Amino acid sequence: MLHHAAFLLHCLPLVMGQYDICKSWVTTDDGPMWEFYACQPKSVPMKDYATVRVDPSGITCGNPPERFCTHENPYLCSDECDASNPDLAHPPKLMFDKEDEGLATYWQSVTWSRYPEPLRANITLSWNKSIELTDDIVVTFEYGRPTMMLLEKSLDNGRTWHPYQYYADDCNEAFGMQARNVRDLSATSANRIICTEDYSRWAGSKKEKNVRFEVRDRFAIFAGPELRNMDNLYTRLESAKGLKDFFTATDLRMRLLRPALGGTFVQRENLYKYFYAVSNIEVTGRCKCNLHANLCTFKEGSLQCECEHNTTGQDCGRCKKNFRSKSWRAGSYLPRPSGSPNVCK
Ligand SMILES: [Ca+2]
Repeated sequence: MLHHAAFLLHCLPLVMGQYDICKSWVTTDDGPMWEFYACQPKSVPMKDYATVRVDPSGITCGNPPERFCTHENPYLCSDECDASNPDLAHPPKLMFDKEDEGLATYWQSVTWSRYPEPLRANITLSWNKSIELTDDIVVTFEYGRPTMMLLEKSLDNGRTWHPYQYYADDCNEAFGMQARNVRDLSATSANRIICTEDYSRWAGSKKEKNVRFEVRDRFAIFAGPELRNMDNLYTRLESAKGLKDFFTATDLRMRLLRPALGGTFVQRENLYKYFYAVSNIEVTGRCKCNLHANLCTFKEGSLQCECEHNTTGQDCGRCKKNFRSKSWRAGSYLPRPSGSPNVCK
């Protein structure tokens, strides 16, 4: 775990090295005063704070009601999606709900009735705030994972988008890219955009449901397999160009480009078994507060760093009025282990 809360409570900030505390009231030879430390919010599930959009319009099933079947039972098409019936509807919010044990609830698309026209859907998560990923993104598909998908991200609230990872059962055929695996990446290529075939091949729809964006495996390149050497990771995040930004986003977009095919070619006589169904999207991260806040609050639908060190702004990205004798700087993870607060004075 990144945080050992019980341990930290009994330690002085200077020896923690995990950036949990922004300041403490200390007694010095000159009297009592604030001592400042580089700090950051805890890593939490971020899906509760995202707004979600699914497009194009009409891509969600059930309006009009529609029958569908599965790859395992292609001729037993008894399931129905009906947007007007809460028991049979599959709205986008079911990607973010709490599920009872063993009972998956999911957003579902229309079926591929217009084949060979592509069946495409975009799922966009927006935080309206910079966040830093701290663990894998995990998207759970029911009835099979897409055979083609692109994960994209934005750093500017959706104005511009960049590929984050390509997914296909055949990377060369789908995207003209060589298939790669995150575990093959090195310290100099940890932020490379790759195409992976690990999450797109047919393995039975109940067996392999998850599609991952591997944050932990990338962290492990620097911090070791158990992420024990976080200091080394933080040092690299500070020094390697573009590495910190690689794990930062304001929005994520899943572009579902081709549904599960059941391990074979498309069977035109039964298109009711081709569709997308997503039961959960897990995004773990923290607010980006430039190491100037250890709290991030959700007010009136948006995230806001509770800025310390005389900084202000949604990401603590500037100095407060009357504290501008030096220009603003982000706090730093360096020097190890407690970093530099770079307080506005
Ligand atoms: Ca669900």
